[in-house]
Amino acid sequence: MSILVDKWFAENTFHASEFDHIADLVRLKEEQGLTISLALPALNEEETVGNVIGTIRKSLVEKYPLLDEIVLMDSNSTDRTREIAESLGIPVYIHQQVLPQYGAREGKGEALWKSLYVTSSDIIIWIDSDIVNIHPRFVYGVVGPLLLNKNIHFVKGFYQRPLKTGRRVQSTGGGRVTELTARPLLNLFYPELSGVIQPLSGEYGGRRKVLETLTFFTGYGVETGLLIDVFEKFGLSAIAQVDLLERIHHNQSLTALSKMSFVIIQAVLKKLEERFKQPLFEDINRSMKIVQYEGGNYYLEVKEIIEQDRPPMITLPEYRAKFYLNKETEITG
Ligand SMILES: Nc1nc2c(ncn2[C@@H]2O[C@H](COP(=O)(O)OP(=O)(O)O)[C@@H](O)[C@H]2O)c(=O)[nH]1
Ligand SMILES: [Mg+2]
Repeated sequence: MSILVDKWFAENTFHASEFDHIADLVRLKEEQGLTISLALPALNEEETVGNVIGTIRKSLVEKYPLLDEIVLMDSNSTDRTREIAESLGIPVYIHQQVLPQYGAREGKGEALWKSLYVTSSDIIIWIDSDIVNIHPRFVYGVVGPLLLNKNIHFVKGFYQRPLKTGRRVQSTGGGRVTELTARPLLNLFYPELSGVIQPLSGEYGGRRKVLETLTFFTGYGVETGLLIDVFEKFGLSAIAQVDLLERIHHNQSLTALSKMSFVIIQAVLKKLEERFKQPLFEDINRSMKIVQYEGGNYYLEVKEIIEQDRPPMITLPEYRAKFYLNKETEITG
């Protein structure tokens, strides 16, 4: 096992600087007849979303035609997020209004799942819209391995995550849920994935052909679920990771991270149930007690936190009609 992981780590770990000749990437893309979409999940990101869109568009649409499409996947932000994206001329979707016949759940994963339906390219890339030090490498770094190697289907970004506490910045203190929950759990139950440096990174992407066959958790469990699914369906060699250098975003409170951990653990347990084909955790607790401290007193707040999943996009007739109508009529005709 250790040799297998070491081999994967050595062969499938890239660096964004390997792909900084963007003209070469565009040529590779055109030779392979591929198109690439970037979808930006956003919930109240007015501070950063404009700069994220502007920076990426200038370099990877206007200067080099690497991206064929950029869309914003919003979830009813209450700030100026949508207004800013619209003013920059990119299509804005509210996930609650996409495929409404399936209802609308809360969460980032729901927005990513629905982004498969509204985008049209062969390769889909997602990056978070709260990146403060946005740079085109966050996109071309993830695109690179997919254009370089036909056997790679899914690429995760990784980076140094500085933690800002007041005015102090610690160089590697960020990624607390990653180090204290996600990586230990993956090491325990999916040791093949133990070489993945940032399993929860929001900068990743893959081929539509693969992504449309995967189940999506609707909340923060989405990254964990997709990684495990790609591994189980397509094998470790289909996964690559890429060093995107330093990434700065808005660090969340410890309470928010605690809830995130709760969801990541649920996601892994659900995947284990699938693996063992039995309901191992029938009576799993769906609510979490959050400890609050105010004015010298402790109290407990109960928070219902349930990570649900969405079926593979390919199973939706609406999706097949949009992407495969011609082929299906060919087959039936
Ligand atoms: N559309 C949508 N985006 C979301 C939602 N929750 C988070 N996001 C976005 O997903 C990205 C990552 O979320 P964030 O809360 O920063 O998570 P963290 O980086 O893991 O702490 C950011 O761009 C958020 O704006 C949601 O419910 N809907
Ligand atoms: Mg963030």
